[in-house]
Order: sequence, then structure tokens, then C-alpha cells
Amino acid sequence: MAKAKAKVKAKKYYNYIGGQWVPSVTGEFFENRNPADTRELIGLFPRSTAEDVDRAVAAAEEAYERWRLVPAPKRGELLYALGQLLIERKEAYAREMTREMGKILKETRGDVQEAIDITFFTAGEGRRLYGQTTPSELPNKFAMSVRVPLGVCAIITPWNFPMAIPAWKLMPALLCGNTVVMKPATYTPLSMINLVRACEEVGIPPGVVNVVTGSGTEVGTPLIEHPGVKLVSFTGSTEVGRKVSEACAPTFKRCSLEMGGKNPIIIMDDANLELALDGAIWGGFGTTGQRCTAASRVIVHKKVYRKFLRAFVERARALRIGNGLDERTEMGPVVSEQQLETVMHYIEIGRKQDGAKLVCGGQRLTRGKYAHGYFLEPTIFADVHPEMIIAREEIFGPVVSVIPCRSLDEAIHIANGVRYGLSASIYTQDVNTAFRAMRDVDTGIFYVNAPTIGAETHLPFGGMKETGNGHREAGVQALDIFSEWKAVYIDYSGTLQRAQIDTVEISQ
Ligand code: UN1
Repeated sequence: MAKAKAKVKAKKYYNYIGGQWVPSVTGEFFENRNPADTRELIGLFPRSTAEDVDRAVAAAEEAYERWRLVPAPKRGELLYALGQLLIERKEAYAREMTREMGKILKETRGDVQEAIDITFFTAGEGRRLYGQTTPSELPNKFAMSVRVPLGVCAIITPWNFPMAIPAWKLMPALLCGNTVVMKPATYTPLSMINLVRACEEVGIPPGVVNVVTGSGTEVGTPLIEHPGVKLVSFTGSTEVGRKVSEACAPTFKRCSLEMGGKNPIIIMDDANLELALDGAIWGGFGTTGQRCTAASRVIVHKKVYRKFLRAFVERARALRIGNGLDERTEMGPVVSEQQLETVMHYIEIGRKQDGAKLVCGGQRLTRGKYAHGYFLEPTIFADVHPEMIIAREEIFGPVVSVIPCRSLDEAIHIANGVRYGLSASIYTQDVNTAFRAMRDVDTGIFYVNAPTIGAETHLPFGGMKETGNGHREAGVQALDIFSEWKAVYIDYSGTLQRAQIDTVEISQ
């Protein structure tokens, strides 16, 4: 995180705590720059500390006592208004997102749209939020289950979907009656601040939503460890997720983790190859490969392997790389110098690997319009063996490993041979093949004749194995993260009735 240089004339942004926009207690700021052109300073954001976190959690605790008692349909109505406002602001927010994060306009519009979708979807839950009523085993006794909120939730989000991911955590958290303290990724604080400004404008009460910007160590850690925080919802790397889980374990603090992926597209010998190519290009290089759902492995049947590879390389080479604000651009920069170095490091590992062939890209782009950004060529390794590092580890950049296979069984075995289990896809014309793969591939999301990216907000989102810890975001399933179940028994018999003991005899 670069410290702000003295006397930079740039717009200053603030933390949002208890309904006030406030600087951090230190008064320090950090810079947010455009990854497509680092000469452009997006703004200065508070470099916050544990003390700012304390204040935000205190504000959220105070607001919780009122917010939890607001009827859920009323909370839902505020979300409808919020969704409407996000529609009006969509273009402006998308442009600001492209500037702070780099992905192309089409995709940042999609990111804001995903926030809109989840907001409307969750708003409707205000009038459902169903529990169960069920008969009691005893007479004159009523039994039901209801959802109750947890209290203050910490929401810690990544930079690749800077509005959609905060939104798909925030909306169910609020609808269930929780209050929140959010920490955006340091590369994309503006998109979260835009979302929260909209919350303020539609009248979500002070203290219900709070934002504290800053680094993982200075803000994230104290937030996770804060005793006032009852639940941590985190999306990011598996390494950091493990630390979050460990920090929550001693007090059994609830935590929901969404982490890495190494998502495969399987292309069978009967696939529509043109369609599979479209999918592999979009899945592998969309968002510059920086999605946890990115198709970073393409497992291709040997009968169509050469033909696919030739066309795949040709298509990847033709991608127009540049500033995402230019409507013609198809792939923007990676988000930061550090991310670029990580990706280059993996490319180096792939180059040195015996057997794997670098058949496309592999270079940083530094000339002309690329001189001031973090641009990288779309990169393809061919003849990759499933055991190689580039085929197993999440790279989070525009790097795809193409792996040959001889059968569906082998393809499934390769697909399942990684520690992640987020998303997978198969291209085939055979319904039997499609259903077998759907059943046997161990991922939380599965596509047939579509790439591994593009989940819709009304279905559960999340993964198996080391991708998550068993929760699902989005859909109605997200409600299970942000509420606890309370079983309620109402005995109106006027006598002591003992369950399992005072059994009812049926008279003949
Ligand atoms: C992510 O990559 O972190 O399914 C989220 C998709 C998007 C969400 C991706 N709807 O690719």
C-alpha cells in the first residue's frame, strides 16, 4: 500500500462510521491508482487502524439494537429503493470501477448489475424469510423455527468484483437484521464507498452499514478478532481464509469463507468446438483471468486436441488488450504490480517445467499505451501434465493450462485432482456424458456447454474442498450464513408435558 506523497492534489475519501464520513484516527491516507495508467490517482483513502475498527464496531453494535427490530419486509423495502438507485448510477459506478480496478467496461457494468440483481432478489426475501411450523409430538403444543440475526458482521472483500461481492454479502446480512462493518480490498475502496453512499441515500439508518478502509493487517485482523464481531464473511485467497478460520476458531466465531479455484473446462471429442473456443477464451481471459471462477485449466480430448489448441492460441493472440474504458478493449490490465509479479512468477515456473510448452504470450507489455500500466499478454501453456504446479495452483491472471485427456473418466479424474472445487464445465453433445460429469465432478458450480464463469445471483455460489468451509453465498442459501435458527415451542396445555416421556396413547 503506497503512502500518499505530500501535497498530492487528489480527492479524499473517508470511512463511514455511525452515519458520518470520518478520517481515520491517524489522519493518514493511502493512494488508489489506475492499473491501466498509474499516473492517474483515483483518490486518497483512510489508512485506518484498530482504533477505527473499534469505533465502527461500537457504532454497529449500537445500531443493531434498533435494526434487528425493524420488520424484515421494511428492511426489504429499503433494499428495493437501493436496487433502484444502483440502476440509476450503474454507468457512473462502472466507469469508476474500471478506473480503479482495470477490468473492461462491459464487465464492470456486469459487476454493478450483479449487485443490482442480488439487491432486488434479497429485498423480496423480506416478505418470505421462511421458517417452518411443524406439529409437536404433544397435544396442545405448537412448534416452529424462526431465523434470528447474529449481531455485528464483518465483511471482508476482494478487488476482483468490487461491488458485486460486497453486495452479495451485505444484502442478506442486512435483510436478516444484522449490522455490518465492511473492509474493502485496498485496490478497490471506491466501489465499496459508492455502494455505501447509495445505502446512506436511501435511508439505511446510521450505524447499520459501516466502512473502514486500510490494509489486511491494520484493519482486517483487528476486525476479525474483535469480540463485538459475531460473524466474519470473507472472500479471498485460501491462504488468508485459513488464517481467518484460525482466528475465529478459539471463540467459535461464525465464519463463512469463499476462496480459491482452479476451474476446468472439459472439451470432449463430440463438442461443438467453436462454442468451446468461445467459452475457453471468455472463461480464461475474461476479467484478465482474475476471477475465482476463471477457467484456468482446459482439459481436451486428444481427438480434438491439436485442432482446439491451434484455434485457441489464434483467438488468444487476437485479443485486444488495453485500457478498459475503451469500448473496443477485450482484456484490461492486471490489478497491481504485485499481482503482475505473482503471475510472471508462475509463468516462469511453467517455462522451466519439463514437458509444458509456452505456446502463447508470457510477456509483460511495456511499450506505448502499455507503458504506465500492468499489462500482460494472454498466456497459454500446452501439453501440461495435471501434476504440474501451473495446473494445480491458482494463478489469478490470464494464464491457461491446456491438458490432454483420453476419456471422460480421465478428464473427471484430472478435474478432481486439485485441492479446489469451485466451478467446472463440460462441452459435449451427448446428454449421458454431460450428466455423468455433472454428477462426478466435485465442484459447487457446474456448467454444460458454457464456461466456468457467469454464476447468477439467485443460485447458491460457492465451492467444495478448500474453496470454502461449507457455506454458499447468494440465493436463499446466503440467509443461512447471516442468520441462526431458533426452534420455538409454545405449550398451551396448561400442564407440564415432557417430550419423549409423556407419550400420547391413541385410544381404540
Ligand atoms: C469471483 O470470481 O470471485 O460466476 C466471483 C462468476 C461471477 C462471480 C465471480 N458471477 O464468474
